[in-house]
Amino acid sequence: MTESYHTDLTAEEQMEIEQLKMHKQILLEDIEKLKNQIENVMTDIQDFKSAEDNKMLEREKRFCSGKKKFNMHPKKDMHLQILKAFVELHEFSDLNLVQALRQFLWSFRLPGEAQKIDRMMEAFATRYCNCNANVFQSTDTCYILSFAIIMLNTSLHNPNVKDKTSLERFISMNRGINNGQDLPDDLLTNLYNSIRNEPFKIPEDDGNDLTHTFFNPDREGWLLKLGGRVKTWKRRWFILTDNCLYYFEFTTDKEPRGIIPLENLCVREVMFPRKPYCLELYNPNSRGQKIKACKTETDGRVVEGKHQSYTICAASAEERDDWIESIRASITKDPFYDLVSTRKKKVINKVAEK
Ligand code: 4IP
Repeated sequence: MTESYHTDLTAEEQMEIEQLKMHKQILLEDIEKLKNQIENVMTDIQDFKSAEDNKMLEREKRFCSGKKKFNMHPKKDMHLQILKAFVELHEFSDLNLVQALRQFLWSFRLPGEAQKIDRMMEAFATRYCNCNANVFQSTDTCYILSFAIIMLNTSLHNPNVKDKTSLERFISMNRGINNGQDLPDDLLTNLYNSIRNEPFKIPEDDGNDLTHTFFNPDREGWLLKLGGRVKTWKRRWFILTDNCLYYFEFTTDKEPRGIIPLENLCVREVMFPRKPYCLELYNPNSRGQKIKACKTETDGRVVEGKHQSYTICAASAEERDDWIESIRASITKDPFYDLVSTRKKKVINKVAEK
């Protein structure tokens, strides 16, 4: 003991103070050690969290890039492996089929061609069944029911459809699709109610039935369009569906720049200087008057179109003729009929083979 604090303290008291001092020192060291340990644990937690965040970010990035690829190249042949990887990024476990479809249809715009839709929906059904074993007897069942749900959505929420599908009709339409057996009524009732209470939405959908509109166009592709008053040629992505012609600036745009309802219009080949493969949309009954259409101005306002006729130029004679033919045929075509009927035949054949 080297120090004495107060001369009036007894030797015993001084010793006690010294001991307390040592004790304090030990406690301070312990506290320091604990602080270091806590810091280490915090760093570990932080590392773990950022690894998780990175994983999430990475997943998000992959998802976005897959989505972009689909939207940017709807015409290119879709690689099945990319498709599979894209669909596998969706987690459908414990979701009912409507919830899974909501997620799926929200994530990109479905391509227009029937064969591509078929593949996408097949991949969707496979993924759904992998995430939810035992709900359906086969992916075909899931595929058929998915289409039935999409059609139900249109029936219940498209104001143009007057004859609304009732729950009873929905159940009876889906009789026997589970490899010859019926799906449980309460499953179908839940799905029906879910759609009735909340229609499908696609990104930036403002409540119009665009999911249905752009789901399965009769035809889509790049064409040149001549301006109405100012005669400039613009390259636009055209989508023909539901007896309407839509044009977009980019294939990825969710909102069209212009909409031309084809009702009362005719289409024909037309000659145009230096533009060899033109077609014309015109109203044979009111020549010289404006065609009913709408367009978006560059400032975003939606206004009436100013065309008396639309002159549109294709890249080849064949393309022009295909467009003319598709426009003429678009009125009567039922977009889903072929896809679903093929699948139903497959299910029926499977049952017959048993
Ligand atoms: C515009 O020319 C574009 O060609 C527009 O096409 C067209 O609108 C305009 O027609 C025309 O004036 P500038 O861009 O050179 O000004 P888009 O909308 O595809 O960009 P339409 O009605 O064809 O969409 P008018 O009729 O609005 O002038």
